[in-house]
Formats: sequence, structure tokens, C-alpha cells
Amino acid sequence: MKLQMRLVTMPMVTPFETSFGRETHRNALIFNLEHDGISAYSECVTDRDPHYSYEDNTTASHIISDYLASRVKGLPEPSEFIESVVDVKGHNMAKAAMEMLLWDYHSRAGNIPLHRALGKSRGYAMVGVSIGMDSVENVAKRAADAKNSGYMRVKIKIKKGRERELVSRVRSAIGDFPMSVDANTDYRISDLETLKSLDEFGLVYMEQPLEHTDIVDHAYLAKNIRTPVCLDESILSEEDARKAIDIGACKVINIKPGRVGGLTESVRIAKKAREKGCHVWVGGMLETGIGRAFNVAMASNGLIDYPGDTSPNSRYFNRDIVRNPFKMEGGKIKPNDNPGTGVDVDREELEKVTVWKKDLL
Ligand code: OSB
Ligand code: MG
Repeated sequence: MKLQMRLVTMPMVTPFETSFGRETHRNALIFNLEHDGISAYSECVTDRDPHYSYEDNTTASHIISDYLASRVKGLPEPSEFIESVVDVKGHNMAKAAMEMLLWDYHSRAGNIPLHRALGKSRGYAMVGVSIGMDSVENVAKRAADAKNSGYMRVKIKIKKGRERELVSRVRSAIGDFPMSVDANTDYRISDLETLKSLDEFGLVYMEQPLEHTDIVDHAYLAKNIRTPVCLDESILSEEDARKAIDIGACKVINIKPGRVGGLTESVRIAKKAREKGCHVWVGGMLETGIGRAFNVAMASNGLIDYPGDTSPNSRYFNRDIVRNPFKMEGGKIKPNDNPGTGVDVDREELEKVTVWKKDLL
């Protein structure tokens, strides 16, 4: 058996700006497991810096090298693997990279497409777009273009002092079309009046306005505004989801398999949330074609009821590291029907974008 980790760096088609920073490249840890003629791949959703969460490429490569790789050795089922690493606190993104590698391995070995292995699949993902921060004119134009190219929902990034004019101009540009905002934790409960002032724009939801550790103030906020609150950074597990929904902190959850420790927990969160009347959709972290395939498989699950952030590969990279990128048709993306993620890795291109490699097993 062989387990290899590598760092790749890939320029983005357009730099992606959020309240926490501007990304011009995707710097991803990519994993390859080779065993018994099967080649499985996964990606860790961390990036160079710990701005979205405390995890970054350095912490993930440390946790994976020193604690997790050895537990992949016996090729446990993904849920067994997750149980075997509870002694390592947190580090969900590192855990998810190994858990998803095992999903890809086992579904390839069992000759089943990943989206089917996860439970009842809808057979396609509903696709929305996440537009980074830019001038008001550019964001409004890109929102209108996204609507015209078939996306089912437009999400724009906001931050303190850059919300009202932006939201108002995008609303005029797209008319009565599903629209949301994502603050990536930039506000505090003292900004209640500002956030409440967005009610008039009829947003489908407002994503992660307050701090990642703060579901209590989100509950207070949710009671005092009409726009539904969606949590992203705050939800790391099914237990977090249960508590957040029960105290009224959110009506919508952005499930990112990488953030919650993998697909096993993603399915659990989706079930629990839907049972409790909370809507769910699948987000993204600007993944390469390898990580994207896991999000698309999850977004195709029958439990997912809102369009997500899984745009086709060409929106992120001019040259991806897969030979079979996803295409969007009528606002939908079909998951691959080959075994596992079905991703056909372009090994030559992968070598070209590699910064370093390391054998773990
Ligand atoms: O908050 O959803 C987010 C990208 C990087 C980090 C966090 C977020 C995002 C996005 C883009 O919104 C999602 C995507 O298109 O992959
Ligand atoms: Mg978000």
C-alpha cells in the first residue's frame, strides 16, 4: 500500500476575495492512496493561511503525517476511521481528507459511484454561485451574468460597511431571483441594526454573519431579523447542528464535508437538520477538481434541498488537474457515474503544479 501527500499550487481564473482575505491561488494538499490496483485521491480543504478556520496546510500536514496516516493503514470503512481518531481533538479538515480518501477507495473497490454510496441520490446537484468581493459594478455585472448562465442562486460576499449599497445594486441587477449574502464572521451582535436593514432585500438567507464560536448571539440575531440565518463556520458536527437549530440560531446550514470531518458527518448533519425543518446545501472551499467531486457527490444527495456553491471547474481554474471536469447544464451538475468520485486525475498536470511530495505509508 502507498499513501502519498503533496502540495499543489494553482492560479485561480479570478482572485477570490472575502471579508477575511484575497486568494489568487488554490494551495491544496492532495492525497493519493494506491492499493490492489486501485488508485484513490482526496484533497484537504485547508489553504495556506488559517483565516477561514484555525486549520491550514501546515497544521493539516502535521496532523495527517503524525496521527492520521497510520490509521488509514488497515483500510477501515470511513465511519470506522472517524471513530478511530476521536482522540485527536478537532482538526476536522485533516480528518476529512483521510475520510474522503477512504470513501473514494472503498467505493472504487466496491464498484459503486460515490454519490450512490452516500445514500439516496437525486442524480444531480443544484448549483448556485458564490461571487467574491469586488467593486459594486463588477459584482452586480457578475451576478447578472451568473443568473443568465443558469445558476439557481447568487451569493455575494459582504463585510462591515460594504453591504447595503452592494446588496441593493445586485438586487436591482438580478431582479426577483434567489440571492444570499455571506459575511464570513465579519459582524458582531452590536451590528444588529445594520444586518436588520438588509431585511428589505428579500434574501433567501444571510450566511455566517457573526463569529464562528458564537451560536448564542446568532440565535438572538435570528429572533430580531426577518432574513433567515444560515451557519457555515459555526457548524462542525451533527451535535453543533442539533444545538444551533434547537436554540433558533439557524434555519439553514451550509454543509462542507471538509469542515465537518467528512462525508459520514455530512450525511448525519443533513438528516438531523431536515428532521428539524432546517434547510441544507453543500458549500465549497475553492477546491481543485479532486475535492470538488466529493462536494458534488454530497450535493446530489436527496437530503440536500437548496442549491449549493459547487460551480463547474472552469469557473475556478483555466487548467484543472482532472481530465473530466464537471459541466453545468440548466443550473445542474451531474455527479460522475464511474466508481468512487469517478475523477480521472491528469497525472501529468498534477506533477506540473506540485510544489513538494511526501510518502506517508
Ligand atoms: O464561506 O463559503 C465560504 C470559499 C473559501 C472559503 C469559504 C467560503 C468560500 C466560498 C466559495 O464562498 C465557495 C466555492 O465556490 O467553492
Ligand atoms: Mg460561507
